[in-house]
Amino acid sequence: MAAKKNIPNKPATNGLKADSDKIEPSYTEQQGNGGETHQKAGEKVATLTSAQGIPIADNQNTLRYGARGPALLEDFHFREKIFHFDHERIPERVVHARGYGAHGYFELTESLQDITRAAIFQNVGERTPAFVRFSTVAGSKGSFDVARDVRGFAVKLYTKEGNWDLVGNNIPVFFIQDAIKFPDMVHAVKPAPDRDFPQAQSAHDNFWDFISLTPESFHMIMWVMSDRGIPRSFRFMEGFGVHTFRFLDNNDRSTFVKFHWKPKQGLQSVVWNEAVKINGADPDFHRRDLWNAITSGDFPEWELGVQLFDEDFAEKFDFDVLDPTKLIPEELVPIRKVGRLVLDRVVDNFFAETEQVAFCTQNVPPGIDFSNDPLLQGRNFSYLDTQIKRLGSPNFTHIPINAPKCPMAHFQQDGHMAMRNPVGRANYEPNSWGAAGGPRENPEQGFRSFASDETGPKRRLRPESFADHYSQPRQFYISQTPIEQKHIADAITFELSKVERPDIRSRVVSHLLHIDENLATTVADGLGLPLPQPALATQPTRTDLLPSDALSIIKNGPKKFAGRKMGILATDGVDANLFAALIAAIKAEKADYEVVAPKIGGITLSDGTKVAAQQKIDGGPSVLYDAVAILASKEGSKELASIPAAKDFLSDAFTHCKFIGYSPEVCTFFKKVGLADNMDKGCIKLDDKNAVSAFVKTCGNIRFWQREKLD
Ligand code: HDE
Repeated sequence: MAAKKNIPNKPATNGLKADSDKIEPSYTEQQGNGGETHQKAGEKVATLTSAQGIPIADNQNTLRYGARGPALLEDFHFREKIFHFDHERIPERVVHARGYGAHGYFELTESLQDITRAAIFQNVGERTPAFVRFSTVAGSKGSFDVARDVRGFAVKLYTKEGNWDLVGNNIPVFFIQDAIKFPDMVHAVKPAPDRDFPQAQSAHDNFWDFISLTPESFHMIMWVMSDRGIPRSFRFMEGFGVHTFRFLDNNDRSTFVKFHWKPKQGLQSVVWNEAVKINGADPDFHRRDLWNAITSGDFPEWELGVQLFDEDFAEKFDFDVLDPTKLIPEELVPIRKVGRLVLDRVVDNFFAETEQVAFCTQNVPPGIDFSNDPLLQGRNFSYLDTQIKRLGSPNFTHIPINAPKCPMAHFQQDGHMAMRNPVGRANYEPNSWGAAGGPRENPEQGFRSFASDETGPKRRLRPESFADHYSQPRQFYISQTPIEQKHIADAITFELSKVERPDIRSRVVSHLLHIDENLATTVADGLGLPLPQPALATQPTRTDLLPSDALSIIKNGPKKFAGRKMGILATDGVDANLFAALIAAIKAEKADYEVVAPKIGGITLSDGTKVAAQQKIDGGPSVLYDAVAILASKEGSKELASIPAAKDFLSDAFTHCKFIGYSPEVCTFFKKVGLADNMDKGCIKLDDKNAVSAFVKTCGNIRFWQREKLD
């Protein structure tokens, strides 16, 4: 059959005749190999190759019979490229699918030599490489960052004696007491199986149904419904190992330990109305924040704190230290700060590092051991299995991000994607090949488990000591400031308002009655629900537990505006001196800023200086910033009043209790937004240099909470 003479999508053939018998130049060849290549003159560029290293001549066209004929099976380059692409996805994590990681190091600041023989805790000043992955729990990989959820805080420490994975959360307790409940709990919070929604949220029937039937979850619920569930960024949240672990010294003497990560930047959360809007404006809010902080040299840092206690304390403590729905108040067992974790390097490749990193709770080096916490015991099974499934081979430890950075020698071999196999003749132990026979076990240096005495009948039994479900939730609640208590009530009311079945709403409130009557009545009232009878309680709520300041975010907020971001909404004609003073004050505080302008091209100041904008007003709502400044000329103020997004910028900043600095001309804009009569001490006029620097300092308080009505 005669081939058509023209080439598809090609405007003109340059007189070339297509002929099935001749090698025909492709459209791109005729266009000078794809037209513009962006290659600078004289610049050396690597030659594209296949994965097998074969140099590729044409990456634009498949090999085909003639110009318009069928593709040829022979095209190994096409096949390799497409097949590889077809296999690009691996299963996302069943929980904690959406995460973001960074590299850094842990530095010991206080030796724990007398407590543990773990190498990482011996020498003050010694640095151990670390990789941290933060995550949400319920949402899928492509969900948004500021969901109301628990945050994963998983730390891989590449110690000299093997990898230690401290796979924690930003909340010190958990929903359930026994690992066997985990699949139910996760199924309940994830999208319903028939309709596959809602995504990345807990405000639905299935979740609250499960919770209302699982009283042990109420301590965790109080935390998740507090502003801890909507952190401002990964940088401003705590991390907790949750379970009780053991430290073992050289003589195998055991000390119980709970691990805490305390952010040097102070705690900070967003408010719910803000979270909802952030998720629309920037679904990547948290990952962008971490990336920007690290790449700009503002390395986030946490202190490692340990709570150390012995069997005696465990015996006397009000609750069972093996119960993961309980915490030990810092007032009872103070936190000893023993090191710092610094994140100073972003990943080179998200998939290779953040996606392929495989945390396993059972990865502990000598000197660290487990307790009998039934959740921890269950996790020690789950993580290895999940990594083999997710990464497709037990050789996931060969992937660089998972490989230990200490010497390794073992006889595990083969399997999919084996990168390292034992060398030499012997691949078994014991053997009689002497040194050539490979590694041997070492009772001195090797991992030894704590020799605990375990007895008891084989049964499925929840210990009596796990039966108090309401006392610590109450303690958490009374430790909050009134604003924080209000946010908890608002959050539960909101979530339950999305629950369709009134009996589920009512059952939740029946538990709240055991935690705090005021909370229960506020929620019931907010839902328009008659107050139910209290739920049947396995134990009465203790009212003698004292408030603990450590449990409040507001009481542990930042001291400065450092590390935070100002949104400067500005127009043409802004006083150049004022603008310069504001930028200088922000820099002096070691904070960051973005200029938000009516046009992305930027603004021209009163002295003619051009200033670039980072955001056009529609893309830079005030929810993306910790504080805002609105700088405009008289004309600019009028212009802002005509832009709906600019009005939202101000009214949202006001509603979210942000500090608002404004140039005197902006008063008319406040009027147009309907806020002229509400201006309070959180709205600060920037009329001279001193006012500007006082404003930026005040922003260190993050919010002007007095603006929020407590009713
Ligand atoms: Fe996890 N959890 N978990 N979890 N978990 C996973 O492992 C599991 C629990 C936590 O950034 C999975 O690699 C069980 C408590 C974090 O890669 C899986 C139970 C805490 C991460 C798994 C728990 C956590 C995971 C899914 C109940 C806080 C993300 C993918 C016994 C102390 C790690 C994966 C990362 C991930 C199982 C409960 C924290 C399925 C069975 C409690 C931070 O193995």
